[in-house]
Amino acid sequence: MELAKLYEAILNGRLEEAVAVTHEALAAGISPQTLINDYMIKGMEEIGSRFEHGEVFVPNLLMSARAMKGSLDILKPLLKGESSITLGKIVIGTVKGDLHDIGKNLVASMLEGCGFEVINLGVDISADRFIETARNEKADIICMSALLTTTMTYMKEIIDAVRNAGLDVKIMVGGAPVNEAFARSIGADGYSPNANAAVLLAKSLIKA
Ligand code: B1M
Repeated sequence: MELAKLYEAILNGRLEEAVAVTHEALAAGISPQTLINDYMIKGMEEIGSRFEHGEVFVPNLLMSARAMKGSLDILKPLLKGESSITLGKIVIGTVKGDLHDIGKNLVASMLEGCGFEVINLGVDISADRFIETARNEKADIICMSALLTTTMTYMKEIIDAVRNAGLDVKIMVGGAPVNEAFARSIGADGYSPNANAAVLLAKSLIKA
C-alpha cells in the first residue's frame, strides 16, 4: 500500500483520508511506530515549514493537527502495552501560554504504554498547577512540553517554583525548540527529543 498517502493526508489536513489510510496500514500489518515516526510527524514538520515560509496559514495548521489527531486516536490504544506494574507516576502538561498538545499527548501515551501512571494536565499549565498536582498525587516526575520559543522560557519559572516548594520530584522537559543545553541551563533533570527517548529518560530518572 502507498503509505505516502498518510503523509499527504496529514500535510493537506484531510481527516477522513488520514483515518482511512491509518486503518488500511494497520490491517496491512504496519506498526503504529512506523506510521507515526515515518509519515505522520513528517507531515506535521512539512506543514510547519510551509507555515514558517508564509506558504500556508494558521487554518492549515489546524486542519493538519485535526488529521494528525484523528490518526493518533486510532493508534493510541495500540501504544498501550499490557503492563500490569506501574513504574512510577508522572504529571505531564504543556506550559502556560502554549496550546500545542499533539507531541505532548504522544509522549503521554508512550509513557503510559510503557508502564507509567500518567496524569495529563493538558495545555496552558501554570507552575502552581504542576506543583499542586505533583504534591497531591505524590508524583515521581513532572514532564513539561513547550513548542514556542516564547513559552519555553517559562519552564525555568516552573522548575524554580517546584524546587522552592521543596517537592522531591524529577523534572524532564522537551518540545521542538528545547534542547539538552537549554534543559541543563534551566536546571531540569533531563531532556528528551522525542516520545521514545522520553520513556528511556523517565526510566533512568526513576532509578536515579
Ligand atoms: Co504552532 N507553531 N503556533 N500551531 N505549530 C509551531 C510550533 C512553529 C514552529 C511553526 C513554524 O513557524 N514553523 C511556530 C513556533 C515558532 C517559534 O516559537 N519559534 C508556531 C507558531 C508561531 C504558532 C502560533 C504563534 C501561530 C499564530 O497564531 N500566529 C500559535 C501559538 C498558539 C499558542 O500555543 N499560544 C500556533 C498555533 C498552532 C495551532 C493551534 C494551529 C496548532 C497546534 C494544534 C495542537 O497542538 N492541538 C499548531 C501546529 C500544529 C504547529 C506545528 C505545525 C506542528 C506541531 C506538532 O504538532 N508537531 C509546529 C511546527 C513544527 O513543530 N514543525 C508549530 C507534531 C508533534 C508530534 O511534534 O510537538 O514537536 P512535537 O512533539 C515531539 C517532540 O517535540 C517531543 O516528542 C514529540 C514526539 O516526537 N516532545 C517532547 C514534545 N513534548 C515533549 C516533552 C518531553 C519530551 C519530548 O518531555 C520530556
